[in-house]
Amino acid sequence: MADLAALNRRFGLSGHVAFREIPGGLTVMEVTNAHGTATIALQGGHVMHWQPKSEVAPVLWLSRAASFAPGKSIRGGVPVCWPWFGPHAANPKLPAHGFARTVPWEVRATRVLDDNATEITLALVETAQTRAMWPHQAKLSISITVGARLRIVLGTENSGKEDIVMGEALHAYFQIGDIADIRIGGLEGCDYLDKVDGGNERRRQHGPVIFSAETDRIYLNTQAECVITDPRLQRRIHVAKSGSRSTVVWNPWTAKADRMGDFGPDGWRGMVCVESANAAENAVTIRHGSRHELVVEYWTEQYAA
Ligand code: TA6
Repeated sequence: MADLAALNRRFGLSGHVAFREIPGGLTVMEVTNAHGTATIALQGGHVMHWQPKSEVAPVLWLSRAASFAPGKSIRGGVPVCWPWFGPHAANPKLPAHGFARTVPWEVRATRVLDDNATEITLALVETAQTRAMWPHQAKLSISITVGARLRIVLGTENSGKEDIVMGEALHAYFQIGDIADIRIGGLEGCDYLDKVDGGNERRRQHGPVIFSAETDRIYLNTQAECVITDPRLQRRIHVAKSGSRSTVVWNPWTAKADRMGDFGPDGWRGMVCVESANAAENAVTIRHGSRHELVVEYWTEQYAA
């Protein structure tokens, strides 16, 4: 359990950042400023909630049945998948999507920017357990700016003497009116790997992405901005990125959501994942001594159907 008084003394910013413990035992940072609100769990450097002042509904989806227990992944927000995406290539006993999202991170800095946005920096705490899973000298940090937009910079520093190859994603869950009503633009003409039922078929996207069943696709070699058009909530959500060549689109639909057990009743209808990643053939090589950044920016605009 973190020392909340010490955290608030050292990194609290009155009117901007306060630390508290939530039921289940996780320590979170509550961010409030002129632009909106956000909640960030120290575990996983995990943005759980973000709602600009202009929005009546949060932009990020968080399951009503999410668990907030130490060591357990949180269903919703923006989980950090690192240093691999999906199942581990060689060892199925290792956690899917890597270990970053389920281990403690520590706060490195908090500050208010000129435009009254709040910037928070956290770093993953390496341990013997993390090194046993991934024996490389790499430092992982995340910088989150809560302003008119939500900006996240996931930085990997290769402090070792060898190049490293890794996978990663900012596995963002977005809140939508209903999955059957939305469409996602920006991926037209892209090749993707269709992962439904554990498949790996390579297909091509024609037109916007629409949903009528479980959808689990890794779009390859794309740096495009995606736009989620939501007629029910009358908004568009923009997902812009750099340092990422894959975009993953996922909705589990009813059967898989039920099997996963932490979506809550019909929770899957109100979410879609648009994940900015480096996955599959887009795994990234970081030269020894250099740094790689995966950057996303999310923002909304009103949309009248
Ligand atoms: O990004 C899509 C995906 O790889 C799906 O296949 C599904 O497994 C999802 O991630 C969630 O994975 P998690 O380990 O968080 O349950």
